[in-house]
Amino acid sequence: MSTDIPTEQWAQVLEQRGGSVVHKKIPVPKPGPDEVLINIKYSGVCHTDLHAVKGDWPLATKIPLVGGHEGAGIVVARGDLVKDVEIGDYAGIKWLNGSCMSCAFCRTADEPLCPEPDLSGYTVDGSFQQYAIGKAAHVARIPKDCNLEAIAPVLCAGLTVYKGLKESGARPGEFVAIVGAGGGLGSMALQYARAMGLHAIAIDGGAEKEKMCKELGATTYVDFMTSKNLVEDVKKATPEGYGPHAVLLLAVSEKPFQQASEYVRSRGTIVCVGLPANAFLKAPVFDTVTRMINIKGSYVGNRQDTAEAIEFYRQGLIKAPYKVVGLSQLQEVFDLMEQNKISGRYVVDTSK
Ligand code: 8ID
Ligand code: ZN
Ligand code: ZN
Repeated sequence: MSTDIPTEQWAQVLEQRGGSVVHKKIPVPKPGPDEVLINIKYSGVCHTDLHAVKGDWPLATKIPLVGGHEGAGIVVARGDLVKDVEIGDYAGIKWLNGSCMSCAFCRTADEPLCPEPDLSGYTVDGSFQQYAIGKAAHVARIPKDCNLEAIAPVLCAGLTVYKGLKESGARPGEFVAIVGAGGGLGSMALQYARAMGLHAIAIDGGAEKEKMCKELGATTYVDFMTSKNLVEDVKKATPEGYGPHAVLLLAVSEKPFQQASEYVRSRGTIVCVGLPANAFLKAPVFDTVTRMINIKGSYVGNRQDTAEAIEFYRQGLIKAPYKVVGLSQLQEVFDLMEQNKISGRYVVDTSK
């Protein structure tokens, strides 16, 4: 390891599930033989990080935990087995930090479905620290002409919605409803949808989110808090009123998961991405059968999806808004997120 790597660093640490994160100094970790150490410059704050703090899901996090999985930075050290990542390269910590590489899912490039995954900021420490470890096989390769601040949210939000849109099967010229369009994933989804030639109907609440969604290219905005008939409003926004060909469910609430089958077009696809706590899917069997509705889940993306999502950004096609604050202010970001007051994404600067 080179000598300019400090032994201590600033991090945000969750010491107790459901508690507040604590900004403190912790040791800089050392990479194992197949790992790299990344000097994280910026990290996006995903709602998943808040789910981890609150213990929302039926999967335990490690404790104490350094959260974060949208970390962009510079490789400063690597293990002996690492040959294809150089010191000085730009690289990113994403949700899938590592996987076994030998199970049936890893072998067929479905590595997010590996039964033994390492999850950044969940089962292993993530990017809310100045130096984070990733398995070399899985760290995102970030081209040098990318801005580390702006690329950070691409590493989870961008990748996830890009994959979700691909999974929807929607083709250029078709309509997709983005539910939760004003949030972090939603703002990225509007940009990817446009870049992929899709017409996006944005669904979220409030005037600030409306303004952002329209600026990001939504053809229509439907406000779930004020609409008198959301189902009709969404259908009206599509040709002949048949409804959108696809629905991307990104909201952190259960209701839209029950509602999507009412407005999706016949033979359309509903893609579930958001992960509200204790939520269940419900759809009428009669409509699902007689209108040939597809309902499926989509979970981050593999290494190739990551490379593709980054390339859309590199080509200048993805310009979703984000606000930068210091790592020390992470708890304030969580508080705003809890109240659904964030339009787009917050990114933390680990030097502050
Ligand atoms: O791989 C995956 N499947 C994956 C990857 C990354 C994130 C899943 N996620 C999950 C997160 O864990 C979280 O549950 O996606 C969800 C959205 O993450 P986010 O975009 O980071 O959250 P946000 O920025 O808080 O945005 C959520 C938006 O949903 C809106 C809110 O107003 C907010 O803008 N919303 C809610 I809450 N209820 C709504 C409703 N009924 C709604 N929008 C429309 N209709
Ligand atoms: Zn995420
Ligand atoms: Zn595996």
